[in-house]
Parts: sequence; C-alpha cells; structure tokens
Amino acid sequence: MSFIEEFRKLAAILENAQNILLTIHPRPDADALGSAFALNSYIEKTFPAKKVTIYTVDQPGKQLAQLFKEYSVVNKFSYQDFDSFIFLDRGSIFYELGFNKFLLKPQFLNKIANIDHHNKGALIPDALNIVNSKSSATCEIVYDFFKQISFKLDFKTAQFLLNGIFADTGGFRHSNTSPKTLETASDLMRKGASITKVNRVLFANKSLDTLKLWGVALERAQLNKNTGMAVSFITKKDLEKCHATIHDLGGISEMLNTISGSKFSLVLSERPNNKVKASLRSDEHKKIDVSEIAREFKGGGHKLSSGFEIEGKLKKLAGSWIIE
Ligand SMILES: [Mn+2]
Repeated sequence: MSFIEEFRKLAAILENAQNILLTIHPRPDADALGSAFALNSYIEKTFPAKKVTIYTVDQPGKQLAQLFKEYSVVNKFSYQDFDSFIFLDRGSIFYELGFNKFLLKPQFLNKIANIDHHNKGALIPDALNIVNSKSSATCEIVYDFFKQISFKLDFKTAQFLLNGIFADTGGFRHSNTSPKTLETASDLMRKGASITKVNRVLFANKSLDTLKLWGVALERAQLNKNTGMAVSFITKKDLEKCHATIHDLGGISEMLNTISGSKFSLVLSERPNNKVKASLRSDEHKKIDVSEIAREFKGGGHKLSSGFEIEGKLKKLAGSWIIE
C-alpha cells in the first residue's frame, strides 16, 4: 500500500500552515514522541518561520525522556493559537480529549491530518487520514513520508524514528516486524541512529526495585494447564515494599507470556480508587485473541495486547487470589 496522494496532501497542509499543533496520545510512548519530534525536525528545518507545538496530556516518563532529551511537550494549549492540527499514534484517544467537536469547524477543512498504524477509522469526516496497519509504528509511516518528499534525515531525526520502531516492535521481536521494517531500521542506522542506545533505555535499564517487583510477580505466577493462562498478582502493598510504582509493572505480562505452554498471560494489579487492572498478552502463534477476553469485562485493546479494569481489591484466600 502506498500513500503517495495522502503524503502529498500532508506536505501541502504543512506548507500552508503557520502555527501547527502536533498531538500525541496521553502517557506518550517512544513511537508517539519519536514520530512527533521527527515531524517537528522536518518542519523546523524546512520552514523555519513556522511554529510547532507538541501537545500531550502527560509528560513522558523519566526513563523515556532520556531518548528525547532537549525536546519538550506542553500539556495545555488553546485552539485559537493554531491553524493546523496533526495527530500521531492511536487516533481514537483524541475523541476522548474532545478534539473532534472543536475541529469540525469549516475553517479547519484541509488543515487536519491523522497519522497512525492503529486502524481506528477517520478522526473527523474529510480530515486527511493516513492509517497504515501494515506499518510497525507511526514512526515507520513518518519515515515513508520523508522518503517520498526526499527529506534528508540527520542522525537525530533518524534516532527519533528508530526509537519508535524499536519500541513498537519490542526490539524487532513482535509479529509487526516486516522485511520493510528492517529495511527502514537499516536505513535509519546508516543515517546515524543507534539500536544500542534505544535498547539500553527501553529494555536494558531496569532498576533493582523494578526487578524485585517482577520477582514478586514470578514467585506468585501460576500456569493453568487447561486454559493455558499464565497469571500473577501485584498488590499495592507489593509496590510499597519494593519502592516501585505502577510504571514498573510494564513488562510483567510480556514476561509471563514467554512461559512455555502458556497461551496467554494475565497480570492483575491493584490501582488507586479501589480498582484492579488486568493486563493481557499473547503471541501470534498461540492463536488467542485476548481482546475478546478484555471486551467481556468492558475493556479493550488488540488481539495480542489488551486490558480491562474491575472494581475491588486483591485478596489471598486459601492459597488462591480473588478480587473482593
Ligand atoms: Mn505506536
């Protein structure tokens, strides 16, 4: 699938804009940040007179911020300050932020674009929708855009894009890694981007507290031979004991999903406001759609990675865990 016409329109939107708002999803990940900062580099270099602002609800986590050091995002803005709006990564979230209501105004016709590798449909009728679910990451789509318009990548911009691709493919291990993804990564490396750098920050940089928490989860892990479910539990007390935060929980369900004989993993963790969060993972070859399980509990996500929340607390009763 090529997006020649769409990319041409995107280039036109950026060319005609004066004040551009790039919006990425709340709790931004490396793909959201990488794609926004890369697009920002392009606009800065090509059109120095234009103003670009990057908006997200939350600041990136400390660890992730190391990959995007001297760049900043804002968490407040007013619509009047902008004439053009670009959305990157996980389109549907922007509905929840109320963007679609405001941007329906006719003055924004041909001034909005949505760039995503998650297929969530058009953001606003008539808005430019560049969605390629064959791409591993939004960063891969931004790379394709740069390629079409012959934008010469410097090593920093190449690193931004590699950060997102490396993160969203789990270090080129997930099934979204295509031959084209690797060709893209290889070209980005040729331009000076480093895999070692992004791997160190994203995957090889765990604190002792994080690993202690993972230890608790592993200690409690159980494998149900009938369902193939690998399950574990983390309470608020565990977090306190390990001096850990909810951010340290990321990765536990992936780890449990590597247990041989498992079909999917489930991690239940206590959250503020009397909630228990469930995090589900599976793998392409296991042929399980965990989003079906999540939907039964009014949650969401996609086939291999989903989640839901239930009210209650985790409690150990006669050797097994229940939600009370
Ligand atoms: Mn992404």
